[in-house]
Formats: sequence, structure tokens, C-alpha cells
Amino acid sequence: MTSPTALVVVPTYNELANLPVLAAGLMEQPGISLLIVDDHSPDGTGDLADQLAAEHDGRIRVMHRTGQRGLGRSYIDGLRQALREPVDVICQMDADLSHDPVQLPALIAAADQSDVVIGSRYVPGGRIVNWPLRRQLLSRFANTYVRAVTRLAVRDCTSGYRCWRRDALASLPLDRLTSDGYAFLVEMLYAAARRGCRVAEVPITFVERRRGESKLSGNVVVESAIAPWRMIAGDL
Ligand SMILES: Nc1nc2c(ncn2[C@@H]2O[C@H](COP(=O)(O)OP(=O)(O)OP(=O)(O)O)[C@@H](O)[C@H]2O)c(=O)[nH]1
Ligand SMILES: [Mg+2]
Repeated sequence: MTSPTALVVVPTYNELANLPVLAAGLMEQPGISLLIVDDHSPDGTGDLADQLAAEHDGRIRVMHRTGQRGLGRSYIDGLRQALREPVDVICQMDADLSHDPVQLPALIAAADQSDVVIGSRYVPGGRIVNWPLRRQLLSRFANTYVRAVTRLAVRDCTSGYRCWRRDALASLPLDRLTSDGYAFLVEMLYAAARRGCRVAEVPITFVERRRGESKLSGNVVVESAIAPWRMIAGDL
């Protein structure tokens, strides 16, 4: 059997120092192509992405967004584009080097037996490197809270490292997902679970970004507190 082809969708905003390292790591993995969704980054990440695309003709592509920026919006645009491509698996990853491309083949392989595979910090073997206690507590609390409200049986609902079988991703109502911070990732998962998708979690080592700035804001935290209640009351 040949191994599946995969397209990795990576949203970027001011990731000039990190993106070349991520792209190089991904290009070392066979069968992987990359779609960078840049939100008009003021630091020139979009131009750098164009250069990378020129160097890796066909394997790296760039979507330049204009208008209102946002992680959720970028993912909706990028994942729609990904679904037009003839690939078996569609992956999501952060550009800040928190997610190691070396772990990607294990996630893709697990998509053989499930519809969505989460690169998980909170299953046995999962690790977090360099997160301050405050950040760890916030993430742990967010997951406990989301699970309690939504009844999702997933340990790491907020992980941005994921692989989808294309038919599972295609079944999601992307136009009805409205959150923009990491609540967007929870919404995707909730919609998938409601459709009976099989979810697997594969342990990853998550490393805190060393360069560039986090975009986690107070607004994102507030949105995430409300979002699970909206999900269970809504029609995702
Ligand atoms: N296109 C786009 N990408 C974004 C936006 N905000 C964040 N990103 C990207 O989304 C990924 C995750 O963003 P981070 O700032 O690392 O947020 P986070 O991982 O939730 O927070 P930290 O754990 O503090 O790093 C990175 O690749 C960012 O560049 C945005 O508004 N538009
Ligand atoms: Mg990050």
C-alpha cells in the first residue's frame, strides 16, 4: 500500500523567524505539501512564504488574505482550499515551532483507523516543554471546562496539531463555525464528534515558541469561555 498524501495548512501572522524552519522540517517528510495562509503579516512573513514557494515549486503554496484577520477565518479559507486538492489527509499545524514535523507521520498513520487525529499533550507520552505554570494551568482548565460543558471525550480539545481524513473534514459545516481563537479548534472537533467521526489522540511533545509573539489575547480567552455553551445550544 502506498502511504497517504497529506497537505498541511499553516496559518501565519508574524512568524518570520519560525516559518523557514518549519517549512524545511516539513519538506523533509515524504508525501507532504504545505499551504501557508498568511494574514498580511506586517513583518513580511507573506513575502518570505512566496520565496519558499518559489524554492519548492508545487510543494509549498501561499494564500495571502486581505481584510479582517483571524485564526479561525484563516483556517476556514485554507481548509476550503485544501479540500479542492487531491490529497488523502489534511493537517493543521502552528507555525511557531511548537509542533514538530517529525511527529507528523505518526499522526498521518493514525488517520488510517480514525477520522481525525489529535496531536495530544494530555495522553500518556504527551509532553509540554517550557510552558510557565500559569500557561499550563490555563490550558488544563480550558480542557476540563470544554469537556464538562460539551461532553467531548477528548483529552486535548485545544491542540492545533491535527490530521483529518478528507471526507471527515468535508462533512463539517465550515461556514457555521464562528469562533476565531482556539475556540475555533474546539468547534471543529465538536462538529466532527456530532457527526460520529472517530477521534484518536497521538502523544506529542509541545514546545513553547522561542521566537515571535503569542497572539493569545484576553478576547480569545473570553470567547473560549462562552463558545462551549454556544456550541451545545446551537446547530453545529
Ligand atoms: N493567518 C493567521 N494566523 C494566525 C493569526 N493569529 C495567530 N495565527 C497563527 O496561528 C498559530 C498559533 O498562534 P499562536 O500565537 O502561537 O497562538 P497559540 O499557539 O494559541 O498561543 P501560544 O501557546 O501562546 O503560542 C501560529 O502559526 C500563528 O502565526 C491570525 O490572525 N491570522
Ligand atoms: Mg503557539
